[in-house]
Amino acid sequence: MKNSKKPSQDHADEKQRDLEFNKSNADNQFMTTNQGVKINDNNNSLKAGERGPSLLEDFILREKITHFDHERIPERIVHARGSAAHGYFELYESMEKYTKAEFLNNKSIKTPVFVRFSTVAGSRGSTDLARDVRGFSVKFYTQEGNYDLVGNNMPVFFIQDAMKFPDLIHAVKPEPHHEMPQAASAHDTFWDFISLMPESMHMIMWVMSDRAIPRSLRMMEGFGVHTFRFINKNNESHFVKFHWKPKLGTHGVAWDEAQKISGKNSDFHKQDLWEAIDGGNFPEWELGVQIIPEADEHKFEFDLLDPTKLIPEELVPVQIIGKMVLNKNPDNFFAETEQVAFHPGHVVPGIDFSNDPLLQGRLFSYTDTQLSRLGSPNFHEIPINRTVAPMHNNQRDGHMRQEIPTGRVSYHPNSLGGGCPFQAKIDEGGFSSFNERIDAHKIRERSESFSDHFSQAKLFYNSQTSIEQNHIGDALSFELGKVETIAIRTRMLGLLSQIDKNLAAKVGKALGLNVPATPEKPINHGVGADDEGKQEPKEIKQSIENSDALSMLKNPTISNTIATRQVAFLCAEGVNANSIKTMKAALKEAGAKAVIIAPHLGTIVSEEGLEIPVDQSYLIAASVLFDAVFIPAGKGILTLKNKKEVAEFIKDSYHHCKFIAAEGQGVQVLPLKDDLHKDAGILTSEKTGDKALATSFIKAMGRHRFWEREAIIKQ
Ligand code: HDD
Repeated sequence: MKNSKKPSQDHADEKQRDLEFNKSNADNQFMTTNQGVKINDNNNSLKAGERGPSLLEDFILREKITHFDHERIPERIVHARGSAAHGYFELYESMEKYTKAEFLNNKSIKTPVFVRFSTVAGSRGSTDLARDVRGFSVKFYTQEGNYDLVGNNMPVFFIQDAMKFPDLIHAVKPEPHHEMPQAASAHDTFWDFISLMPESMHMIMWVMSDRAIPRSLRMMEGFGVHTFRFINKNNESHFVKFHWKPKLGTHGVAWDEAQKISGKNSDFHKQDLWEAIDGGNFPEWELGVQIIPEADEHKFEFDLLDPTKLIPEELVPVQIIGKMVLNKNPDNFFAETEQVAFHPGHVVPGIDFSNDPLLQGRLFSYTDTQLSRLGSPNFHEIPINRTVAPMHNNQRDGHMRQEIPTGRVSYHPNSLGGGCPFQAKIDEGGFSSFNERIDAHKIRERSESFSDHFSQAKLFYNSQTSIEQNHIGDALSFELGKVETIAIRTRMLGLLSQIDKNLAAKVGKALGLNVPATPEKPINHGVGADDEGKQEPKEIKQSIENSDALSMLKNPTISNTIATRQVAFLCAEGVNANSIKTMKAALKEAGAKAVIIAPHLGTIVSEEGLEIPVDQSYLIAASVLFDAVFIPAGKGILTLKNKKEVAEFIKDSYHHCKFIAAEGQGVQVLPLKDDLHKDAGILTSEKTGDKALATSFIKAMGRHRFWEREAIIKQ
């Protein structure tokens, strides 16, 4: 049977049309019970007399309270906190040579997507700015069924085998006796586990880098992590790694800033994504693939099946094949963001798995978790999870089944139903697994090729700029400083010394500990009880020693745009309106937003007598919620010199290495002699409405931060 819905148009709106069936709108409608009975009084329960006891008979009260009591579902065991959006994926060039997946073959198709970003460790209500990995899950509603790419913003993982996943998560989650700390890895159980798991060292380098504290969900890379397979029409396989490259570049915040953002606005990322989409600034990522012919499987010094390894882009370039645009916020958080169910096992013909043991375990876990989280095997019928491809099979019944299958047949083969639904031949789009030859013993063992735990950790560390290396050292000093057990700290220093001696020494100094001369041997790492000592971690020299793509500051694809950046304008009564106007216009032109901050909300009057609407007061605004600062000219601006909130604002911006511009009297507001040292990140002009200042400010902001300032601050 040919698929009756073969693509003929771009399909980008198909999922939205599908969701329309389930949307409701109460405009101009009466309030009713769930049974459709109109409600006359939604304020008082039914009582025996106006002061009397309530009556059990009150079906309206009972229904309302019962439903409320059951509103919560279990949050995800990991990735509980998420933010999501709708959009579409568009292909630049056909991948027909490698995969038969129609959405990667046909350039005229726009495939609808739903994307959910998440933190991993924290609960649903935790802060966005925790130091953590970010989930990056994409559901492609393809014409051949749903394809889920369930990845992270880091290309490797902590562990090599799914068997260790519950241990990893138990270690990082709040400790079981007192349920602390929330959304933080800086505690004993996490580092106890990590210090005994040398395979986690590469991932630890990533998590201690600024990748773990993104400026925005829109400014993160995404990775499929595992090696997958592309299968073409001739049933030939190529290995593939997936990358998402953000158009806005990859940027992080400072750690001190991240902690302050968590206090000022714990929804910082969620709000940023929502407002960008709401304001028409649709975030975009390009999809890249690294393709490795089947014959090259063993040509690398690491194992392609080992999820703690990446393939340096210098060895296998990332080929950009399409782009994803997120252009619509969800209508309802629970119905969409909370109920969406991703699964790395949701694949379409043309995409298949590798034997990565972490991936193989995931293939079991995701359906299983939805069963307890969403409560029924019918979670595929929830509107956000429903495929736009035709769906027919003989599965039936179960809690909350929505579909009403007609007829008497729910088995195969059958003659009573004319044999329907049919099996699909491969050339009719039927999925058939890649027929990989396996000839092996049944064995519970880790491959020898997985035992190099340090060389890519080194590669990552060595590829960073000294600024980024310092951030990694500071992050480790912070995290291990929160660990109370000295033996764990020492064990970690032993592991770090195998990555970089200076790094270990620096962290050791912060912890007041000596780096052990001989690192402690981990017990039971990667082997069973009878195999102790069988597999020693070893190091294999990598064919490249530096990869710029791994550094956020050196990355060759770095974007210098300041689009959607928020710039704080520190204002007061008597500000110069022309100064504001000139800078604001230039920023707008570059796609950035000026936010007017003043001592009070409402309006302020400029020295020219013009009314200027105020966006935020100093009481509400905080430097950490902005990308850069401008202090305009105007006599009235001098009143800011004595304001504590303004001084704090400027100092924080300075310490977080933000670009600061000031002109006219605004320059005098900068505490330049006492607290701030003039550097190339502070731009000033004596003129008012100085276009040249605006131009250099915009150019400077394109670098995101003036991180070089840290060296001066630390002195
Ligand atoms: Fe996982 C959720 C990503 C390993 C078991 N995982 C989950 C989500 C992401 C990832 C992004 C959130 C999905 C959403 O937004 O709803 N997980 C990864 C990556 C991994 C990984 C990139 C390694 C490369 N995960 C992993 C392993 C297991 C799981 C090894 C278990 C054996 N993951 C789960 C889960 C979750 C989940 C328990 C919780 C909620 C859900 O699945 O739907 O099944």
